[in-house]
Amino acid sequence: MDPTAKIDLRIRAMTTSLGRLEDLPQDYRAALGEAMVGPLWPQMRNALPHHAPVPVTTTRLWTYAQIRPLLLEAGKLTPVEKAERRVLFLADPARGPSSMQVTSTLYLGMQLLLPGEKAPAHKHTPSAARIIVEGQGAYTIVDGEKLPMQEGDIILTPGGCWHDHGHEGQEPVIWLDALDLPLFITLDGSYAVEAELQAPRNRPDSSQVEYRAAGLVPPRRRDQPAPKFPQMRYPWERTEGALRHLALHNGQEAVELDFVNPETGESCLPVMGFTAMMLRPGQTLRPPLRSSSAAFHVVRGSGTASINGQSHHWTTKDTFSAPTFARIELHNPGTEPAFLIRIHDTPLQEKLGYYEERA
Ligand code: GTQ
Repeated sequence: MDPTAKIDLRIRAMTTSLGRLEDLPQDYRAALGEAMVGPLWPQMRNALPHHAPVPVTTTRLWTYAQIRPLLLEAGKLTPVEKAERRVLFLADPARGPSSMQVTSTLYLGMQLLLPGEKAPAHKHTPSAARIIVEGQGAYTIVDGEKLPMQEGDIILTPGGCWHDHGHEGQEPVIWLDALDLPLFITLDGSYAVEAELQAPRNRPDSSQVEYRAAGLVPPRRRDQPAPKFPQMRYPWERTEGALRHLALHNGQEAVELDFVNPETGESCLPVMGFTAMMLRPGQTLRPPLRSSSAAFHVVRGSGTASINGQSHHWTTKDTFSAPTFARIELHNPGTEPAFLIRIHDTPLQEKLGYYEERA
């Protein structure tokens, strides 16, 4: 076939409209319903839109200024024993205020723990990670490893690992939970197993022992394979230091570092990816359109974001979301660097073989 004819065919396929439900006789439609079957063609383009997905997800900014007082009020209204986890989840406006998701795969929630409180141990099929937002003295115990929480730290709770939270400090502690819960709900695969508290092993977490420095890992004997999730805590101090040093030497490139498993170099969790970002003073970042969905949490700084033309003014501890293939522009107008953590589902999409970037 000559190439112009091929293009003609393609244009015809794109412009010819498919048969509609209304084109079918009423009694035939009723019979289809009785049989619990349906015609694909009226819905074909909903299921398989041309060229790019049409995401349900929209974008929103959640300011810490709005969430914080509501969360502290939850601390008065609901004791932790009545909550198991005292969390206000962030809801994608496109899905409504009761939807426990910010994108198709990502759940985010702000969790409060008050001094002296303990949130009991459980394990579940979804994986979680926390970004510490405010306060001192709280910890999570993951499979016996006690992980102290400092602002900006990322603490992992991989699926299937026992975890409970406690607080030995004086002020409220608040953190942002990220879970791949919506994916597990879609898979009919989400459940938890409850237990009491765990006794922590009496030693510092592995980020302070085996994984002190990038590029150095303990030698492995044949009978001692590396643990599946060797590092559960990524101290913010090191992350910020690494970003600042990268910024000195990578020209005008984006200053970004992925959180990875130090033994394998793979993403630190199987579904969700975490990327630390620094926006230089005055910098505008226009990343490629990515097939992954994302949320941005501001560790420190202020600036603007344009997500598919919708603008947000973000500041320290705020969080905003972006659907798949969003056109994103981030700008730091200030004189200090801004630091954000991007939470995304790139690792999942890479495993499924369809992660993509477009100009
Ligand atoms: O801290 O274990 O936001 O199990 C949602 C589910 C936090 C947790 C959430 C959870 C947790």
